[in-house]
Amino acid sequence: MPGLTWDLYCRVIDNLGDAGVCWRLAAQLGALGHRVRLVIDDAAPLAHLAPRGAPGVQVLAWPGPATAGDVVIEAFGCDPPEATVAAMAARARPPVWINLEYLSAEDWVERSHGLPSPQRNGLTKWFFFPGFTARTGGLLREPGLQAQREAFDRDAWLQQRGLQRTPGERVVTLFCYANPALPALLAELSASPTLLLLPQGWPQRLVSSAPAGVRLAPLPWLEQPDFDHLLWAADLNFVRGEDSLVRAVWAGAPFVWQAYPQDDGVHAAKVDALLVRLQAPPEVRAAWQHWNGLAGAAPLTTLPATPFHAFRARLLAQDDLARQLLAFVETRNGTHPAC
Ligand code: TRH
Repeated sequence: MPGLTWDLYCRVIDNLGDAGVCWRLAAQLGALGHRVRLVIDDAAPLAHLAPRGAPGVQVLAWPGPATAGDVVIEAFGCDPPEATVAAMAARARPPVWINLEYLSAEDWVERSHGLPSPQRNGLTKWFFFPGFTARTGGLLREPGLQAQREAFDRDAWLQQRGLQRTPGERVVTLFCYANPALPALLAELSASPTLLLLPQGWPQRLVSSAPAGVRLAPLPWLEQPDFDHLLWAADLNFVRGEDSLVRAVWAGAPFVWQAYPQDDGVHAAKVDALLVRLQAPPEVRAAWQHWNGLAGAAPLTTLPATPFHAFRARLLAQDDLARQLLAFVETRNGTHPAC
């Protein structure tokens, strides 16, 4: 498909994930030869995740340009500015308007993915849901990611950060929100020598001291591709939210996921749905539920590797999200060139 102009609208609610997901998609589309205008109401996270930008991607402050591109994506139902919607309607050939939704493993996602939402001004907005099954929009995954992962030298990466594993020491990454189970995790980690990698933000605010046996390694901000390296360096990953979850899947090591906590408790259903997709054995289920405050104490650090390897293999067999998005846009445009 020839290079298109994509306008990607993002409002940052909190944390890093809104900007992180949008940036990852923008960078991938740019690498595929498209022109992306990422319109964001708070670019502060990008200064940490992507200080050097990416080819083909222009970052613009909200409300963004007076014109509309070939494709307009509103991330997470963020409602593009009224002037943008007017510019979309004014185009001779209206753009493909997509609402890129939050990631969830729940069953209803398959039913909602790809549905149209006719608008009062005659335009149609399409729901595009990322997901873990063939009947969803898939997951973000850059071409060549697995080859890079296989060639990765974790000791060299750790040494670049002044870190060295001692014999027999395991490496654990902790990327989390506030969590009442943290003391239990630290106590459990201290049972065997552990190098605990702490990314910026909550993890470093929450963990300033550790019991004997646990070496703390607070890290500087990592550019988004380097965040993958952090997960690849570990034997066990604790991840959260949306984007680091997907990256933990591709890393392949056992991981414990902390869902973004929501007041109405809907995160419990999200945790359960992902456990089902993972085909999680009882010990993984117990660990995840404990970490998410949904069940009592359970071991958090002795997870079997096989289910995670199998989950990655199943998901690698699916088309990635950017590829599916391109195919979706072609269909809605009424054109069918090879993508
Ligand atoms: O930051 P998060 O908790 O984001 C969350 C989720 O997206 C959630 O679904 C959303 O509702 C909420 O925000 C508002 O976790 P997530 O999704 O893993 O995003 C973290 C991003 O930050 C990810 O792209 C990796 C990136 N990152 C780096 O690139 N370098 C770093 O040094 C750090 C600490 C993070």
